[in-house]
Amino acid sequence: MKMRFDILTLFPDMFSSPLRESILGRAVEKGLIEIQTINIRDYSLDKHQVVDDTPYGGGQGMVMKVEPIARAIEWVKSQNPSTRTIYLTPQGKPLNQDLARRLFTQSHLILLCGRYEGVDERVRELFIDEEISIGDYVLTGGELAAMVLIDAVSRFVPGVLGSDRSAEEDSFFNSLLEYPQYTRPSDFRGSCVPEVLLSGNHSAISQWRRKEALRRTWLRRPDLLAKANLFEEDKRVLEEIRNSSDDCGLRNTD
Ligand code: 4HQ
Repeated sequence: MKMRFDILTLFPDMFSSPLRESILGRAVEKGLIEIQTINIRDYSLDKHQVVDDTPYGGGQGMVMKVEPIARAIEWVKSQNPSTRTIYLTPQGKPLNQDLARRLFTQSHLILLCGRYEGVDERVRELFIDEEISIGDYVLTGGELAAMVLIDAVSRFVPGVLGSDRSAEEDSFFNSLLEYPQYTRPSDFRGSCVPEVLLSGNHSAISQWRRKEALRRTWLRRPDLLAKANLFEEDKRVLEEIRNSSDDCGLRNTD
């Protein structure tokens, strides 16, 4: 089950190193994911290869022209007509783990990265199947958003994380934040690893970790608890956490 991403961008070089390093780089090498960048400029029919123009009605900045994008998408679709096309924009559906999991069920995605003031509205109307946002902030272009999406979705492809790990074992699968992790030394400048982790008592360790995951989620992201799948024991532990006033400095403050 290999996944393919075709990225339409004016800056294809932005994608080379993030997708060549580490886990994604290995996944590409192993052929588990295939990533192709397509320079929208190559699809301009204009002799100066112009890809943007001033907005009708006036106003600031430049708008990406419909024709080069249309031709680039049509070229990808001529190879695989069933591909879906995603446009990265703050106006899109917020990306989360559920959406990443759903995107993984598609074997081939086209990701359109906008620059400047975005794309001519007719690109949306005629070619875009879905609009996705990676968060409520403004980027200089859709390229980093596309990389975030590729990273989150690729983790679901079997083999990408290594044979003995699945994306679903990770924190967001059960909508809780991760418990704290420690490694050697056990005492760093007087700050010690919790005793239970050194005890070798596996059931006590699991219980402690579950409680810490619940505590963090309650203190930092209580909104996540609403959709978490909790056991009766979790609910009891949560009650205990709610009743204790000590937040261990874990609460988010701004
Ligand atoms: N942009 N999530 C504006 C984003 C963005 C986001 C991409 C900036 C599109 C035209 N994309 N361009 N946030 O801020 O996806």
